[in-house]
Formats: sequence, C-alpha cells, structure tokens
Amino acid sequence: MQELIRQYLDHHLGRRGLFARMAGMGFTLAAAKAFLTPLDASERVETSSGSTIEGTGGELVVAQAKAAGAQYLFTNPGSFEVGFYDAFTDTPGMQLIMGLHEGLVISMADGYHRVCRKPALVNVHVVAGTAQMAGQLYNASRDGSALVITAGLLDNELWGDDVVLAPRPGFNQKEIIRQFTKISWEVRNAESLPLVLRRAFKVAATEPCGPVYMAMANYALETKGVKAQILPADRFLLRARVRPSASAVEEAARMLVESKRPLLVAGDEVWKGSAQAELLDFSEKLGLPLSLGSAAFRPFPVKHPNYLGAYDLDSGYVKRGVDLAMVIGAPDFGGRAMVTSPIRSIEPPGARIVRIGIDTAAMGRTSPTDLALVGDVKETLADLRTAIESLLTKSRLASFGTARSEEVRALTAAERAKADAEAQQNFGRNPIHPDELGAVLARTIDPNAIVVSENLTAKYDAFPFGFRENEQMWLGNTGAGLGWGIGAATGAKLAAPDRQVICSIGDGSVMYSASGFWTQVRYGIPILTVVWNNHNYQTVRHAYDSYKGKMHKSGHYAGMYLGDPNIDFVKLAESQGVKGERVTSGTDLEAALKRGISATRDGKPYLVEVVIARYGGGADSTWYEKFNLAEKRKQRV
Ligand SMILES: Cc1ncc(C[n+]2csc(CCOP(=O)(O)OP(=O)(O)O)c2C)c(N)n1
Ligand SMILES: [Mg+2]
Repeated sequence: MQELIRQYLDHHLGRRGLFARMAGMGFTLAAAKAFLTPLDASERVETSSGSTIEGTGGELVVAQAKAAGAQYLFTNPGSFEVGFYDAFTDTPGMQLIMGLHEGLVISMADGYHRVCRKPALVNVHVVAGTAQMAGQLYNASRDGSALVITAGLLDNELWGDDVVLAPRPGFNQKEIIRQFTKISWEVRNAESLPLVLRRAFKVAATEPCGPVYMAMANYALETKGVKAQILPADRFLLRARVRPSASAVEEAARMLVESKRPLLVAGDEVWKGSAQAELLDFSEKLGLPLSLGSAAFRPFPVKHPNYLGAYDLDSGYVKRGVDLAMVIGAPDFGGRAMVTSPIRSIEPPGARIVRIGIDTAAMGRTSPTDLALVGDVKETLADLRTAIESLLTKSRLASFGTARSEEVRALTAAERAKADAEAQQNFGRNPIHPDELGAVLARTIDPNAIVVSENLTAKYDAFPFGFRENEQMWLGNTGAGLGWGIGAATGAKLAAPDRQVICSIGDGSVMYSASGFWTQVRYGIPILTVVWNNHNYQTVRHAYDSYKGKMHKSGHYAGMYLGDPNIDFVKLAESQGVKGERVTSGTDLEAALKRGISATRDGKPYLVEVVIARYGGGADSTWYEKFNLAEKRKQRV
C-alpha cells in the first residue's frame, strides 16, 4: 500500500490506476475515493509550499528563478557562468534575451520592470561585465527598479589571488557596484544558491524597490548532486499597503482645507503604487496645483489645468507664495536649483511641509518636514479624501476645488498659449526645429504609445502624456546616465507587447548603446526609434555656454560638436538588421514616421533619423579641437 501511495504522489500512477489496484486489494470505490481526498490535499500543499530538488548548483538557481516568476533572463554571458547557462538551456517557460553590452542588458531589464512592475532577472559576467554595467545600474538604483542581477564569480581566495577576471587582490567583486544596490552577496556554497536568490528577489521587490546583486562562484554553480528547497514567489515576496496613522491624516486634512496657497509635489511612488487616479481626483476636488519632484514617470495628465510641470522655486506660482507644500511619493522637491553653490534651500519659503510615502529614509532628508504620513500613497490619498469629506459640507466641497484653482487654471492656460505660439513660429524651418519634430511625432504615433525618452533638449510640449492605458505614456529616468534609451525601450516593449513603443533619443545618447538594435531584430521586438540628430551634446553645450567664460566668448565648446565625421544612424541600424531612413525636411517627416510605424506593425523595428536645428547659446558653433595624428607621423605606417 505504501508503495502505491508513493507511486501516486510521484505521478507514476494515475487516479484510475490507483483505484484499479485498490479494488484488487479489496477496497470499494467509495473507500478508495475517501482514501484519496487527504492525499490530494497533501499534494496540493506540497506543490504550493515548494519542494526539495536535487541538481547542480546552476540547476537550483534556474529552478528558483523560475519559481520566483522570472519570465525573461536579460544577459550578456561569459565562460565562468557555464554551470548556470548549462542549466538554463532548454528550460521551458523562461526566455533568454541577449544584449551585446552589459549596460544594455541592465537598461533592458530596467525598462521591462518600469513598465510591468515585475522584478527583472539579469545575469552578467564576472568582474569586467559587472563593472561595465555600473553606469546603467546607477540609473536603476536611483529610480528604485527591482532588478535581480546574478553574475559569475572567480574566487581569489582559492590559490592565486591575481586571477584573470577575478576581483583584484584583497578585494571582492560585490564592492564594484555596492553603492548601486540595496544589498549585494557573494555565494560560494552551492546549497545556499537558491536561498540567497530568494533573498535577492525579496529585497529587490520590497518597496522601496531597488537592484540587488548576487555573485555566484563558478564551482558552486558546477557542483553536482546538491539538494535544496525551492519556494514559489508567494511564499517570500511580500506585498503590503501600509496605511498612515489616523491622527496624522486628520491633521493633514485640516491643513489642506485651511491652506490659502497650497502646492502638491508628486513623485514616482504615485505611479509605482498605481495611485494616479486618486491623485487626479484629489487635485481636482480640492483645487490643488501640482508640480513634479524628481520623477521618471508622468503620474499626472500633463495637459490638465492644475499641472505646473517640474517643480521650480522660481516659477510664477511658487514666487507668489506657497503656504503648504504636500510632497507625495517623491524623495524631495527636485528641481533645477538642487546643485547650486552656495547652498540655497529649494522648498517654497515659509511653507509648511507635509510628506506622504513609504520611503522614510529618503523622505525629508534635505528639506524640513512638519508632518509625515507614512504609508502607501494610494491608501493615504483615499484616507485623506475621507477625512476631508468629513470636514467640509457637501455643498462647500462641490465648489471648493473650482474656486481655489481659478488662479492656477488661468496661469497654466496663459503659459501654454504662449509656449504654443512660440513653437508655431518654429514650424517649417530648415533645418527642422525640434518644436516641429515634437509636434509631428506627438500627433503621428498611437494615442496610447509608450514614449521612452533619452533626450534632454528635445521638445515634448505637444505630447498629451497621461497615465491611463489609452493615453500616451512617458518613460524616462532621473539618473541621466546616458546609454539607457535603446535598452529601456526594448525592455518596455517586452513588458507591453501590445502597445506601440517609441524610442525618442538624442544622437549623442544613441552612441552610448549603439549595439542595442541587434537585440530588437534577433527577437522581433518592433520599436520605432526616432533619433533627434543635432550633431551635438546640446545639453552640455548649454551648460558650458551659461558659464559665460572663455568657451562662450570664443564659441569654442570643448567636445560638443559631433559632426565631422557625421554619424550615419541609418547605416548604424542597418548594420544590425534594422531598416531606417534620414529626414532633413519637415515636409517629409510625417510620411517617414508613418513608414516606420507601418514597419513596426509588421513586426520589424525601424529607425528614423531626423536632422534638426540646434538652439540656445552657441547653436551655430561647429568648432572642435582640430587634431590629425596621421599628418604628424614621421613614417607612413
Ligand atoms: C554616461 C554619461 N556620460 C556623459 C554624460 C554627460 N551628458 C549629459 S547630456 C549629454 C549630451 C547628450 O547628447 P544627445 O543625446 O545628443 O542630446 P542633446 O543634449 O543633444 O539633446 C552628455 C554627454 C552623461 N549624462 N552620462
Ligand atoms: Mg544631440
């Protein structure tokens, strides 16, 4: 009988087979069924609570990653991860996505996570691969993306300490990127691999999220016959929607109702906590103008009359005085004045400051705080709304928002009319002005396109970014470590295959991640890339020029001009299998973009390079540091 039960639980014997064998032993059908019920239940508990499996260290890692819900493995591999890749090969239900540089691999995972909010799994090579991903890991850590990064590890404690591709003598591998991770581990014990991987998923995905790193010794990955427990995601990934204290909510509600000149400053916790609709309702009901702190998403409809754009101490609304600033899901005010020296506080002078969010370590680390509502943004806004409804009569509440937002509505309407008129004047120019490219792009792409932007001097005023599935969505990063856009767009499309994804990127930015098109072609990831080619690092040139030093006077901006030789972005994409075209005249723009969109509908990535005008200080300068080594040679070798 015991043998029968074992065979049934191991799936070597089906229900019917078990009944037949039990009938042979003299059991009635009813008795056999009654016997089976607890067995089935115990089996269910067994599968949902996890199981102990035996395999190589690498096989345990892959089994645990799959059980944790990893759908993709973003990677650029190396020899010392052989135990991992050998286990991964042919694993059903997980897809490997190759990137040709570690920076790209990270930005792909980052874009994927930002769009679908699931933790993203990455594997990179030992020391050199780990160091090479650091720039993009900085972006991911700054914006709190849940990335689980595994890597190979050559142990410099085994015999020699100066091993090729091992950490340098006396150092360890995780130190290289420690400041860009929440926690980093090095695992040498094969049995611990799945356990530490679970920790890695858990820490990465626990809010506030962020990247983690786990280096795995090559010999641990290759050890055979290792037994360890594998657990499903729901047994170690926690989701909690923390609610703030009732007394803090009440006090904040009173402050809001009494405030004469309030201001909301919103950040990424709003998007991450899916609280956009609550925020919109909150702003409208109470007539609260809203600006953005440091934010990679646009959590508020940018065409809304209450929307002031990025927080700016010198903006019209703030200058006229703010008595209450409510910072919602943002680390702080952000804004342009953050790095001025001597130090200048950037909170609205004299305003009381209320904060809402769960990232208590970031909250109020710089500007002061009068009241903190520690909790999930969505829950807190709902609680605040209820508290406000109990403070105001229904009729007062009905007119409250409209009356109070009169000033801000007039202000934003006037500012937008002025910006529109200025932009209109730039249409039809030669070369194409970025205002025209922005306007044509905004109206040509899908109404629910995801626009992944790595382009600091582009013009986005025409885009009606919102937060609903049927609205255009902005996706950026606040770190500004260049080399993010192409990978991030690729990851975004993997996360949202049924939405159009546009990669809107500067000429300079493309070249930090120039091998990223290959991945799009290899795996049929149809993205339209639009290159804003001003032959310049314009953002930096603006900074150089406003310093008003020698570069401003001479027009000699060191390292800024990117022409001579001109980079051929169409050929760059074509060399990796992406079709494209260059546009130099405004009249050809819409048709070119439409050809690109039609290619992506057919499943093919496409690139449109648009040659645009430079603007701002030093726009005319094509100067660069002339130097020609060939002419200086003594021998023609
Ligand atoms: C990794 C990295 N290197 C250098 C910089 C400095 N930087 C900031 S903006 C910029 C120019 C970007 O050029 P492009 O993408 O063409 O955009 P544009 O400024 O012309 O709009 C540079 C080099 C950076 N932010 N990150
Ligand atoms: Mg440029």
